[in-house]
Amino acid sequence: MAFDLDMIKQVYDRLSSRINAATQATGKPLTLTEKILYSHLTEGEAQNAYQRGTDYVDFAPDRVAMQDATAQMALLQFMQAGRPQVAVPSTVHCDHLIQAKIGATEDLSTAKDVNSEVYDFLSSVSDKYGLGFWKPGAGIIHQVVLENYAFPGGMMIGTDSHTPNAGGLGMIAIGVGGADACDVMAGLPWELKFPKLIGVHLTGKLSGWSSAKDVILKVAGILTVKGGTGAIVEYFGEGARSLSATGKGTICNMGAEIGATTSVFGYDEKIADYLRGTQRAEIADLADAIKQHLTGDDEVYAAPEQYFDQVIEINLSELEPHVNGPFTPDLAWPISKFATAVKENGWPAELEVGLIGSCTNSSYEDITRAASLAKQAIDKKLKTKAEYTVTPGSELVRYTVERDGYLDTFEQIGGVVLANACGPCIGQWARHTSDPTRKNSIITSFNRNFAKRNDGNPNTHAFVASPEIVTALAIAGDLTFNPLTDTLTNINGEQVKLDEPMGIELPIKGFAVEDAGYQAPAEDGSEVEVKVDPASSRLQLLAPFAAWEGTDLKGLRLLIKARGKCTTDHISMAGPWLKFRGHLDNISNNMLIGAINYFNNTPDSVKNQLNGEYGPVPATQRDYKANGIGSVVVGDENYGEGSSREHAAMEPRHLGVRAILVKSFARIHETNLKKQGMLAITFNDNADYEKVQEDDTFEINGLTEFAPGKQLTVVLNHADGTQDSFPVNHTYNAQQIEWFKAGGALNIIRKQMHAD
Ligand code: MIC
Ligand code: SF4
Repeated sequence: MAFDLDMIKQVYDRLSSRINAATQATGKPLTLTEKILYSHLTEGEAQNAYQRGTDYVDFAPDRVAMQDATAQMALLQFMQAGRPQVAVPSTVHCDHLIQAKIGATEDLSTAKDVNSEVYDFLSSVSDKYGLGFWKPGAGIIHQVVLENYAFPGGMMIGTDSHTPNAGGLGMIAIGVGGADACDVMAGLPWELKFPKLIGVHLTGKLSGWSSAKDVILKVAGILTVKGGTGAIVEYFGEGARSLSATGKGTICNMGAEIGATTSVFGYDEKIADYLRGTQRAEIADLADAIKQHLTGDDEVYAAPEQYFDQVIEINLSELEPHVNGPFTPDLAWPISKFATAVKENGWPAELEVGLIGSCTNSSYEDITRAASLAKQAIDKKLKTKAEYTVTPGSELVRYTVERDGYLDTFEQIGGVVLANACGPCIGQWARHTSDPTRKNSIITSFNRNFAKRNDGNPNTHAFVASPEIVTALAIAGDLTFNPLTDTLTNINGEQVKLDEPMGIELPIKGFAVEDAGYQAPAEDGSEVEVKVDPASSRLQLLAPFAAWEGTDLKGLRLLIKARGKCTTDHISMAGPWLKFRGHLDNISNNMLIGAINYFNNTPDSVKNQLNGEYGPVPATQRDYKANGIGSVVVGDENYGEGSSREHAAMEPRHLGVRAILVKSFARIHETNLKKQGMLAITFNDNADYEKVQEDDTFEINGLTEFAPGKQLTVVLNHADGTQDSFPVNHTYNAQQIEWFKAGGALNIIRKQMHAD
């Protein structure tokens, strides 16, 4: 489990020499983001002269982390790369496949049973190829990474969109699809468009009910779900330094919700305290020795508008607690305005369930602050009205808060402690409800709240807030309750008010754990056998996708024109489908079932152009495939927002969709499509979206001259014999065009392997 101190030393040597070189060459002060990025460029890259937001650059990340629901596909791809061992330290974390039903112990043992085939696969692949394996129950990937592997100045990629959590410890940590992870594990460079830089200047200091979560809830409101696309968000200022390391992690974690490539804080005393508190004093010592390189230069922070593409100012002393939602994480309401919003919009005011924890908010500080409210509920004789669940982020935190009596406090107010896993956050929740057709409200301290995400029910209005606000509202059972100003009636009929929450950043007695749940790989894995049963419904070895046929594409049918928000949850739903994450053909049966068909406003009902009948999206597409016909998916803004799951790109690829044509893409999804050899194209003029009709056949022209920066042309042949033709844009660079031609990046790696 031990972190790799030698690797960190090397990173710091390179960091120092590259920063000195860059400063000497240009004399320009640098942001923290630039420092970390420059020091992780591959040797071949020239330094310090990138067009932000435009140029693709090759990086060499220090680490890879993968969670079980995405690792299966990543490792199935890696197995094809023909390498004996991973090239950089990598870990697998079993967290997504545990369903919350009864409570931690029972749910974990059920999961081990139900998922044994997948866990055995992941454990044996890890053993063979030299990856650290965190067993089910060990905790959620981002919390475990924060506690064990994240370090200031490092660079990591992870097959999960909330990988940026490690930015709380000063690391550039980026969420990617499995094919990207496969590249890095195979020792290949990892490519990223050089990001734009957004600076967030935090002044003042949090107090009372406000918490780190409220910073990101507010930032989400300012930037919206696509405002961070293509950018790294760097937090700085006295306010930043006043936040605990785990609070910083919360902010970076949920930065995924604004589409940011990642978010990062500079190294400071709070980070050092956390490193020391989690048995990593050696790293803190190394970091202290080069601390000037682990934060942005003073000149940058003195005049941020000269160095960042955008600057946001937030005064923590004035920051109100926020509640965001429903259905989107950027609908931000200060608590003082939330009750009115609930009433005006007719959202169900009765709160049915409050859920705290998850990878975003389950630090010791979060738990102690929430528990301080639970304790008050007991002392002030309040009966907790809503159901209440607690998902610890890791066994280390769980064991410690249990030792310190906090879990007991939650249980006294009727709280249910769930397994250290994603659980309800990703629809792994057997929620019991008397009537699923009833409009209902829940509130979580998680990060996403897209329709159906938590319990699969479109009638559930999910809101997101800090653990302390979630706890207060759960006690009240009422979304219109403002704990800062309102009172509650206790069992004696008295009016009582909740005092401000109080927390402890790091456990006074230190963290403790009996079994953290780590399994080291074999010294020599060459003899380890990885078995995949050909009859399995959960795992399937990958067959190569076909190469491009070398011509323009003609006669493609419209599969679906999606209306409005089309997140990865809409494209490849999680919850019950998570069990098929290692089996491409089976999981393809969920393709786009959540997307709303523009023409009938209904999910999972599209017209099959071959017989004129309406049917489910996957079945319709399978029919086109059986008839050798390709198709096109049309979508709106920020298509593919949310998860890193590459299934959302592989499923259409597997079922014969040829192009995704949208107004704009979310970053990870666009890359995933390119990696899998799909055409990801955008309208040059968004008004052309309106031209697409239900019975259209498509042509995509210009592919024989496919080149960076050169538009392609889409021709729509309408049923009435008329045509529309318009230019479309793409962001493929030369190498990505090769992926397209080869039928996917992995086909190129395969070819290289056979050439060796
Ligand atoms: C999520 O929060 O949406 C997930 C589930 O963690 C995903 C990963 C997945 O779909 O497996 C993510 O954030 O990337
Ligand atoms: Fe798990 Fe939720 Fe965190 Fe995703 S956001 S890693 S599903 S806890």
